[in-house]
Amino acid sequence: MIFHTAGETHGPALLAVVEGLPAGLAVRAEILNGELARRQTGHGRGDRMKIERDEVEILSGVRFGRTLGGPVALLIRNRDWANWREKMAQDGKGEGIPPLLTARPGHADLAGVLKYGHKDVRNVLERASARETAARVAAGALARLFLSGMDVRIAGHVLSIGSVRVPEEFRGNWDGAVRAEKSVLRMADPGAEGRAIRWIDRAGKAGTSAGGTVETIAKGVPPGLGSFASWDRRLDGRLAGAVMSGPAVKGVEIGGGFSLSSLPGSRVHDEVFPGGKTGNSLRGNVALPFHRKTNRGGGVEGGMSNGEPILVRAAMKPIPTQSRPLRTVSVGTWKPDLAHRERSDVCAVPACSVVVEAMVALVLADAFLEKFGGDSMKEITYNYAGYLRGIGARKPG
Ligand code: EPS
Repeated sequence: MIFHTAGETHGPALLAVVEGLPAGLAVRAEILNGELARRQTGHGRGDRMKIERDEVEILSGVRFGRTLGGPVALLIRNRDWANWREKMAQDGKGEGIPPLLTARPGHADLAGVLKYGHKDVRNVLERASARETAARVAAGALARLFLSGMDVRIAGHVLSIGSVRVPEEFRGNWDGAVRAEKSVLRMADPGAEGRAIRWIDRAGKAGTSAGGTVETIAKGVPPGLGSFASWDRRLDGRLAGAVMSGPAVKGVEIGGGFSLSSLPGSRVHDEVFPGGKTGNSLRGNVALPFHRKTNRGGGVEGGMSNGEPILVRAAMKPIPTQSRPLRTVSVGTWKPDLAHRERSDVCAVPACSVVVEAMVALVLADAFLEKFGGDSMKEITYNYAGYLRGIGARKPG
């Protein structure tokens, strides 16, 4: 399965094309729209989110509510296009529209103009904008639907904003991640949420922005997705690459991640015990004929899923656009200047959480299809059931 996105933040629309989904998957626009709405919420979002009400139009690949097996094309119109028709016109020469020359440190602006030979920073920022992630979330919603047909469930939540963290017990905690769905900041702990809101408000008043960390948990993933056989088939590498490709993501961890490096191996590796019971709060896995009491590996060993829940965490840096602008240079003259003030969010960490869920879903769906093949849901279900029988496992539930 592969997917592509297209579109500029102030262009007419965003597009996602997902190729390789099997036939027979039930798809309804309302479900995809639900995922898009999740990405639009949060505290500290900019005014753009007041303009947009992201909704998909399904352009291809679906008939009578089920996929046909061909590419599924999804369109999300930008309502803001109405205000940008001239400045973003596909034809004409843009006469009288002054170029943007002041690159924002931390954004794609400066490297982008150099790389593509542009003079106008807008030619870079329009595509580099995190608005593109709406198309990823739409594509990811298809992957989630496929996975949910295979009893794989995905939840995501925010672990920290600025220096405010939810208590340690919520790391890798499925129930916490599900509960966080009700929080405006996607935080499982109301106390932390309140403190994080104040952190964001203070950052906004100071003219700056706030970053944070997020976590995605995937339950019901069978062992054997990905492979140790070649570097590019390793599931952890694929997850990390996909998640790191999110705008502003500067770090990715799987399971205990960086913290594992300072512990002795005896306290890192998840011991295996006979019998299909897990003493683990992350129950809901494929029932294997053995179990573990810990999941410090984050559900991946040797580049493959091992049957434990997959735990992926990501660190998002604060958004580069600052209402109190940082120092920069002007493109072309390279004289000192201040970065331009593009309308922006103070904090988009909850949105990042939803985007990370989408990227994890896309990688897992791809790895699942690679392992169990098949052109229709029926065929994949049959292949999957045969594999589970062969390894002495049962589906959850
Ligand atoms: C975003 C839309 C953008 C930004 C934001 C994310 O819209 P606009 O530029 O019109 O305000 O609000 O993008 C960034 C923060 C960024 O740095 O690229 C969205 O839909 O999420």
